[in-house]
Formats: sequence, C-alpha cells, structure tokens
Amino acid sequence: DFDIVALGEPLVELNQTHKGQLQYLQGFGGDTSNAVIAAARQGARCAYLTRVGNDTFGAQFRDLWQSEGVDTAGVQTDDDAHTGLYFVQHGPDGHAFSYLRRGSAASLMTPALLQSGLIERSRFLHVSGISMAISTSACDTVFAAMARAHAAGAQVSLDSNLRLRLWPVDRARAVLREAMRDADLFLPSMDDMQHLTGNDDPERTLDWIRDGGAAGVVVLKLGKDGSIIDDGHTRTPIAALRVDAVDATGAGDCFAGSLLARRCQGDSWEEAVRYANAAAALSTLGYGAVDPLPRAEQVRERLKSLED
Ligand code: KDG
Repeated sequence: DFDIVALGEPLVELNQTHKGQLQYLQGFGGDTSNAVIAAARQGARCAYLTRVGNDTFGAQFRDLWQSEGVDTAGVQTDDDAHTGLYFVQHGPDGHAFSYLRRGSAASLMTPALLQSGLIERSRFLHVSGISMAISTSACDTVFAAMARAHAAGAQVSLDSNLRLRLWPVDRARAVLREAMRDADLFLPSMDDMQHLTGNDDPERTLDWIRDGGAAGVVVLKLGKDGSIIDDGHTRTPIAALRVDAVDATGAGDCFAGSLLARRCQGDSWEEAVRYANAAAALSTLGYGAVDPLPRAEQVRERLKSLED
C-alpha cells in the first residue's frame, strides 16, 4: 500500500542554464510528478497516475519513476498522443515556462484512469491546479479521484499551482474554489491567490478560503515570508529559510511532497512545514525540477545546522 498517490501531467523539461545561449539541459518536470518524487526521496511509498505517449520521453519517465521507487502500475501509455514538454527560461523576475503540451497523452486522461484501484490503497491523493487546467477530461478525472479518495477514507491534498497560460482566470477561480472544499489539505501560494482574489493580504486571503467553504488544513505559502498554517482554529506563521536560489522550478512541489511524506511519518503540521521549508530551499540550489530534489539525509543535515 502507499502513502501518497499523485495525479497529473509529467512534462519533459528543457532548462536554459546559460542566459542568452541556446543551450538547454534536459530534465523532468510536471508538478505532481515532482511532488511524488520529492516525497519518495523523503522515504514515502508513492505511486503516480497519468498517461504518457508511446515515445522516448514516455519511456524516460517510466525509467525515472522506477529508479525513484515511484510505482507505475497506474501509468497508461497512449499510442496516438505525445508526452508533453516545457522550456524553462531565467530572467530578472525569476523563471518563466513555455509549454508544448496541447493534446498530450496526459491531457487526454479520463476517469477510466482511476480503475487501477491505487487511490483506494493510499493515505493521500495529491492533485493540483495544473492537473485540473490541462483539459476538461483531466478536470473531471481530478474530481472523480477526489470522490474516490473520500469514499475510501483517503485524504485529499491540493496544491493551487495556478498557471494562467493553461486556463482563464475565471474558470481557474471557480474550479479551484470548488476543489478546495474537497481538500483535507489545501496548499495555495500567495501569488496564486492574489490572481484569484485581487488582494495581497494573507489574513484576508485565508478568510476568503474559509468563507469559500474550505474545511481542511490550509498552508498558505508566502515565498520569502514563509508560510502560515491554518488548521481551522489557529493560524501559525512559520519563517522561511534564506538561500541563494539558482532555479526555483519545482520548489513548491518539493514543499508539497515533503510535507505529505513527513505527515505520513508522524510529524505535527509545524514540524512537517519546517521540514518542507528546508527541503524546498535545498531544491532551488540546482537547475531543474527533479534533479536537485534533496534526500532525507540532506534535509535533516540542513535542519540540524539551523539548530546549531
Ligand atoms: O511547479 C513546477 C512545474 O510548474 C513545472 O515542473 C512544469 O508542471 C509544470 C507546469 O505545468 O507548469
């Protein structure tokens, strides 16, 4: 059985590591895939639900998940559609993504993907705004997955991961608002919420989320200002760690995966968020979403050095 099963789209990553030069490092991305790999590196038992193309990239992903110990019984192959791809470019405002993904194998997923029974055997189902944005059939699949999770007694974790290249803001707001009510753990970022609510105040944002009917635990991520855990009774701020980031691609996914892994290992919310902060900070020290994801020993070392 599994601690975490995630659902979404993996994307091959081409990362421009030298500014202004046409040199791209191939790696792997896709927010929920990143999260589940991060969780596996912290010792969680993980599985992934998706569709890949019958192409080199699909095969590379299968190899990656297998080498990371992520179960692939719920990964389908589509003979007629490709695995998606994205470019990462770095500028003065941080990283920017360009996508080549429309019509991808993952975007063609339907609730039939859920028949593997993996959700019923997991403690957490992890999904995101991107999982719901890529197509209406993927969006239906996410809602069907959440219903299955609840019917089976599994907990639902939802990362807002708003990508406005993928869907109009009005649809994003309506769908995320609906989905956050079904989430036992909601992980919005302040940046994402600002697009949805028009305000930049964390307390008011948490009020908006609660007024919208979210009943689970909410961890609002404030970037360099850390995060706030709202368990429905108390709001607890947690400071961020300062690092000289090289590439923050996937840092939020690392946060989500590490947080879930630590919850499965018995941490309190505060302990798990502190751990996830350290893991996410470490994940920004190299290029790419997956390659620099830290392992448990590195995170523990980092946490220990903070105590000394
Ligand atoms: O969080 C990082 C992801 O955004 C990146 O890996 C690519 O999944 C991706 C997306 O859809 O933007």
